[in-house]
Amino acid sequence: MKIRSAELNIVCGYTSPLPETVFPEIAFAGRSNVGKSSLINVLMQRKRLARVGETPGKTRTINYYQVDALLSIPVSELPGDADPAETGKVQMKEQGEVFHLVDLPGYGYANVSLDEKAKWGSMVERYLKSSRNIRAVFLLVDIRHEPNANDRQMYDWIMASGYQPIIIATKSDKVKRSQIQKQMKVLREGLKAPKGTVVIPFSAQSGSGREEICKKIGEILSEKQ
Ligand SMILES: Nc1nc2c(ncn2[C@@H]2O[C@H](COP(=O)(O)OP(=O)(O)O)[C@@H](O)[C@H]2O)c(=O)[nH]1
Ligand SMILES: [Mg+2]
Repeated sequence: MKIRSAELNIVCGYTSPLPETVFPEIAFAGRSNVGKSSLINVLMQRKRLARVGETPGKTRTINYYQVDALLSIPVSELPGDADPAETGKVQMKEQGEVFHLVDLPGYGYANVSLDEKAKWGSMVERYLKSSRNIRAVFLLVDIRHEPNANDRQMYDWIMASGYQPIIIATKSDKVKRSQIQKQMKVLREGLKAPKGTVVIPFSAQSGSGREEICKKIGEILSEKQ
């Protein structure tokens, strides 16, 4: 995925109506401090598009980044009768796409009043239930820890809204390579995610996992509606 441009173009407050949007949306959810802003910056190849290390719980908005990207997508029909499965070569083509990357407000910060939590919940639920353009929801969880009650609730909300979340296991540089598979299993089981749920380990520090996430986004955006 080559990013041609990316900019924050809509900031929606907790109690504001959701914006009328036209582009397909790829949403990102996760606990405060899980590494969501860092992931957005790495995906967009920008150092400070999203603010990293903000006071947890401070972001009380849904942020829409408008992205113009060149996606590499597989060409399903090759000219002639060459079968890509037989030749082992899948032909790719580049296609321009404009989409919204949607940064949902983080959760799980202790110093937040019940009133704030309720507002957060109703906003996120409103977004998941009423946005017409959502094409995929990514849920970020820290690779080091078993998902907690908040993560499970978020996961269940996403499922209940009709989406099968793609899990990103963040901060993969913090565990030994040999532990990655095991931790992915811990996450999958902790969220009670069905077999086949995609879990992608990611490190904002090394950029490892970026390719796979970009490929997934490319597939999602090129799927016929
Ligand atoms: N080691 C490591 N630290 C990370 C990674 N991603 C984020 N962090 C750190 O975790 C903290 C929170 O990151 P941020 O992106 O602001 O998280 P957000 O609250 O989910 O948006 C910051 O101090 C980041 O530098 C990562 O992949 N590896
Ligand atoms: Mg953030």
